Amino acid sequence: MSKDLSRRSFGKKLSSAAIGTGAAGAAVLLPFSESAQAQGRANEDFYAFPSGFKWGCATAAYQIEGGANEGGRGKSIWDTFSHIPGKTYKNQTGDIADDDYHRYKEDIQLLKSLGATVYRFSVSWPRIFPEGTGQPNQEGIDYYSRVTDELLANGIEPFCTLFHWDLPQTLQDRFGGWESRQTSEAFAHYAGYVASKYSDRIHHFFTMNEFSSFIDLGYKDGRFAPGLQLPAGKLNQTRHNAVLAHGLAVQAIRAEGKPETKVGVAENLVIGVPVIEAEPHLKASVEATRILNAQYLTVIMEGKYPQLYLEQQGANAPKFSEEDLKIIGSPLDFIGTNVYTPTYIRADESAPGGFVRIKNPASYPHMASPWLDVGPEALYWAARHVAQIWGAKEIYITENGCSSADVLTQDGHVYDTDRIMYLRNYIKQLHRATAEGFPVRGYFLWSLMDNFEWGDGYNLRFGIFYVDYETQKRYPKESAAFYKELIRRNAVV
Ligand code: GBH
Repeated sequence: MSKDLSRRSFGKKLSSAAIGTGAAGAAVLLPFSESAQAQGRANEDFYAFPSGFKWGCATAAYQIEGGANEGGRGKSIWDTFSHIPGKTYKNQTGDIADDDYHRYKEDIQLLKSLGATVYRFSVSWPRIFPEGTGQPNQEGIDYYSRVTDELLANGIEPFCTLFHWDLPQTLQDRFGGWESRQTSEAFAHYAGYVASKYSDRIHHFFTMNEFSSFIDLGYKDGRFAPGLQLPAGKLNQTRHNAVLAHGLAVQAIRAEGKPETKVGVAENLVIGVPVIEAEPHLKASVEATRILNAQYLTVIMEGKYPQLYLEQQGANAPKFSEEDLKIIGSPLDFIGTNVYTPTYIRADESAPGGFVRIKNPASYPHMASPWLDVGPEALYWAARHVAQIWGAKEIYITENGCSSADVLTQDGHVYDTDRIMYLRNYIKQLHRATAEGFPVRGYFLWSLMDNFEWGDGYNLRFGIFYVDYETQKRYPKESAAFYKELIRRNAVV
């Protein structure tokens, strides 16, 4: 950039000038010959993130820990479900998984090797309360205490999820799991207890991970534990109990945790992406995002169910009190969004809410998981909607990543260029969100290493470290090298 243009030479050069941005951010005229555009100069800092942006990885207890019968751990509904023949790919279970229960130190070194500054992991409820309530299990408490200390000793800030689907089996047996408010109350008690144990060292807690996954797949489709197919009315009440549990847990964490403790949620909201970034689709995408998340994030953020949702559910609408709504709407310190797929929205005045979801199923591209449509802009819209619709002041991308049909070469490489393509494009959209000032503070890649992918068993790999399940050896994939360089530069590379 030319700093010494006199008025006269400035005038002379004007005929071939281009617009640039001065140090103070004001537009200045650059001689065209000196602008990056004219010279085709690469700008390596173009996709730089705000300094202090937090980069890390996410995992979940049942997917990585193994040690299913160790340390006084009780059974969860996923132990039961995965042991029922036909429920998972080749009847695989999380009994051993990545054996992270024994190898957490090694796995924390993987994080460190990336330069990660944050790690999102989940606590297994039945390790803390084997029966869901009642007597806590000291061995379980000590385990996560060691994990936390090990993270901190390696300069990695722990972010803790309290519920990533491994409900204590006892609560399913006694109360029908989330079908009962007694489970909501048990969850709040557990959440407050965990906060009381760890909030001296863990400052960010997520209550639930992905309501729709553990409720809709578990209690409506039956494809996830506990494998039920409830009718609409009961299902809506079960959904209500889950958001109520979240709200009660927020209150319990605030009551039991240290004053600086922050609490939020990790939700895979339906992300309304305007099919064309122009009106009337922009407005339609906002309304779609509110309505399509009515039973979970919308009621949490607004403290009431949208009228349209209640009307649509009619006699099947959940039953609740004003007090319930107040609890569910308890203010949060931050919002976590898991981002995988877009939901394209088109304005349509004739449709309820003024929008329709559209998709070309015949050729829409997806990653190795058939459901994992590629839609990088979902990441931008997740941040923008959460900030603009609900005024979130602190946002984390709590999961983003993809499955690939990874192949380990004989000399120990995994050339997952498709995953790098996926990540690069999604993270560019994250850059757009931070560049426009939406308050995203961190990003957790799903996942640190290949792990038990629920119904898909070990068949689908989401890690940036490859796991050989025979030997439990971890190998960095090419995407790990990509992420490491991205973190080092704090920019998309
Ligand atoms: C997240 O779910 C989870 O939080 C995480 O545990 C998981 O490992 C990761 O993503 C990758 O899947 O089998 O056709 O019924 C993302 C949302 C909801 C997507 C459930 C897959 C099942 C589709 N997931 N869904 S299907």
